[in-house]
Amino acid sequence: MITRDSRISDLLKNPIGCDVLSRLVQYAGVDIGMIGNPLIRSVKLKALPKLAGKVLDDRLLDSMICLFNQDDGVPMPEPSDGHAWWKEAVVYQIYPRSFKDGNGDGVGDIPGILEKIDYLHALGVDALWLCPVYDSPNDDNGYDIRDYEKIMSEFGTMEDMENLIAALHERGMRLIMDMVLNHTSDEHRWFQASLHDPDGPYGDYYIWRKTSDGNPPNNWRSFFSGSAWTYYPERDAWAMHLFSSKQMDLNWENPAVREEIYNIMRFWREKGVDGFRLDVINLISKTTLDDGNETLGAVLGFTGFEHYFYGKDLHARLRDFRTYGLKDAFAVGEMSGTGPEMNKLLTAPSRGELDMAFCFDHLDCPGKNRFDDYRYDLNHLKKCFLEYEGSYADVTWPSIFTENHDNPRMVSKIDPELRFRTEISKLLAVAMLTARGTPFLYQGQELGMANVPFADVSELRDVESLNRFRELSERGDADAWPHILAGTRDHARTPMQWENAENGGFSGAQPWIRTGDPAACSVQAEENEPESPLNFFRSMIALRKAYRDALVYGTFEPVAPKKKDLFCYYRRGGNATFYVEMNLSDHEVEPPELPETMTRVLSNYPDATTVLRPYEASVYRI
Ligand code: ISL
Ligand code: CA
Repeated sequence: MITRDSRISDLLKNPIGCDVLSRLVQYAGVDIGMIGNPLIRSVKLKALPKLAGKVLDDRLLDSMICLFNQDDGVPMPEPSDGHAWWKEAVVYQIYPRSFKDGNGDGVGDIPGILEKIDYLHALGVDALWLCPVYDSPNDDNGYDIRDYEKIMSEFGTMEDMENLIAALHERGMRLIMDMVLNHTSDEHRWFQASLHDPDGPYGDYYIWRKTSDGNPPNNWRSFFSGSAWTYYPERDAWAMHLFSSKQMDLNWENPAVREEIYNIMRFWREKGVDGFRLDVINLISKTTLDDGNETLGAVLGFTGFEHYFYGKDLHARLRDFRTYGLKDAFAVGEMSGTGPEMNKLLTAPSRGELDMAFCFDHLDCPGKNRFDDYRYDLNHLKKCFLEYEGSYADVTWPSIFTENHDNPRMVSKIDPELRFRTEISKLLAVAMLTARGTPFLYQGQELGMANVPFADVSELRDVESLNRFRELSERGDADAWPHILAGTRDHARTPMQWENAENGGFSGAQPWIRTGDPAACSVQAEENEPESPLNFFRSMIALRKAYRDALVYGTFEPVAPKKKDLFCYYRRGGNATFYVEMNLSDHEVEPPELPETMTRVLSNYPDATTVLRPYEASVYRI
C-alpha cells in the first residue's frame, strides 16, 4: 500500500506509481536521471505538497495515492510467449476518407479500398485496420458514430463492406475494425432518447449531471478545447463529452449500455471481422467527477485526466468486455496516457483483457507535444523501442508504429526540410519491420509522404485543429497558426498519392481536403523506381515474413545501447541471426566493431563504407 508516509522510492516499486512518475517527468521534459538521485528517492509523499504545492496539492496527492493503490495486491504478469496471427501480421492502417475515391465524389470509400486491394496484397501486408466507416455526421470524421450497424453512406453500403471482408479473406488477409465505444454521436438514437426522455429506458445511457449554479458539474476540459460538458435545456442537465461537443460519453456504469456494446461486437464478429482497434478504451471508467487539478491540467493540456485515464473499474470492465463482447477476436486498445506497467496489466495474456496496447510515449520527445514546432530526435524513438522490445515484450506483445491519422508525418518531424526523406522513410521501415512487436504502417508511409504546407486555417478540416485555432486566436495568441500548423492531424489526412496527377489520382473530383505533393512521391512513380521507399517497404515486409522465427518471435539483443545516434541490435531465432544497424542522425557516425562476417541484405545506401552516413540503416544476415 502507498500512503502519505511512503517515499518516492516506494512509488517506483509500484507499477502505477512508476508509470505516472515517468510520464510526468517526460511531459515536463525533466531529466529522468533526477529520479535516480537518492535524496529525491527518500522524499516522503506527504512532503510533496509543501515542496511543490502549486503542482501537487493535498487533494491531488490523495487522489494519486488512491490511483497507486488501485491494483494493490495484483501480481504483475509473468513473462509469456506463444504464437498468434496478430503477432505475425504486418498491419496497414487506412483512413478511408483519404485512401481512394471509388465513385468520383471527392471522398474516399469502401469500393475505393476494394479497387486497391491488390496493391495492398502485393505490398505484403496481412491485415487492414480501417478507421471508422459507420454511419456518422462526421463531426470528427467518423469517430462520432450515429449507428454502429450501418455503413456511412459516403463510404458505401453494407454490401460493399461484406465484399471487402470476403475479398480480404480470399487473399488470406484480415480485417481490423475501429470501434469507438467511449462515446457516440449526439445524433445517435440513444442520445436523442436520453435527452428527450430522461425517465425512459435510455435516460441513464450517458453521463448527465444537474447543477444549480449554472456552471458545469466540474472543471474538466475536452480534448478538443472548451469544457467537457454541454448544457441541454431540454433536460435541464449537463452531458459529458471528453472529445467534441458532438461526441457524448457513454455511461459504462449502466449494465444496459454494456449489453448494447456486446451486441454491437457480436454483430461485427458475425460479419467476419477478425479484430478491433478500440478507440480511447482506457477512458471508459471515470473514478470520480471531482474537479481535476488545474496545474496538472495546464501541463497536459486537459484538466481532469487523473480521474479517468486509468479509472477504478477499467480492468473489471475490460474483463467482461473480453468475455461477452470480444470473445476470441483480436483487440488492440488505444491507450492515451498509460505507461508500460499499466499496459502490461491491461494486455498480458494471463489477464484476459486486451491483446495489445497502442502506447504514445515515443511520438514526441521529452518536454514536447504534438503542437510544438521542433525537430524530433530519433534517439528518443530508440529509447522507447528499447523499452518496448525488451522487458515489456517479455510480458506482453508491443504495437510498433510511427505514424497514424492523429499525428503529423514522421519524416517531417525528423527532417522538416526533407533533405533525407528517402533515407529516413527507409530507416523507419527497418526499425518497424525488424521490431519485436506488431508493425502498424499508416497509409502513405510506404511512399515517404510528408507534412503538407497548409496555407491557412481555411485549408484545414479537423475539428481538433479548428477548435484549437479558434480558442488560441480568441485569446490573442500570436503563435496560433504556427502551433496548429506544427501539430494538425490533417497532415496525415490528405489524399493518398496514387499518381503524379491532379489530386494525386485519388479522385476525379475536388477532394474533401487539399492534396499534398504527388510530384514528390506517388505509388505510380515508386513502382517504377527500384530504389524507392515503396519497394524498400516491400522487401522489408517480405524479409520479415521469410524469417518469422528471427524477425518476429526471435530474441532482441541490443548492441552498444548507450551509444548516442546509433541503434543496433541482433534478432535471433530459428536458424537465422540478423544484425540491424541504424544511424539516427544527419551526420556520419562510427559503427560499433563487430566480430562476425555478415552479409548485407537490405540497406538505404547502395554500398557499405567504414562509416555510417546520415540515417544509414542496414539489415545484415550472419
Ligand atoms: O492527447 C490525447 C490524449 O493523451 C489524444 O491524443 C487522444 O488520445 C486522442 O485524441 C484519441 O484519439 C482517438 O479518439 C478520438 C479521435 O478523434 C481520434 O482520431 C482517435 O484516434 C476521439 O474519438
Ligand atoms: Ca467516394
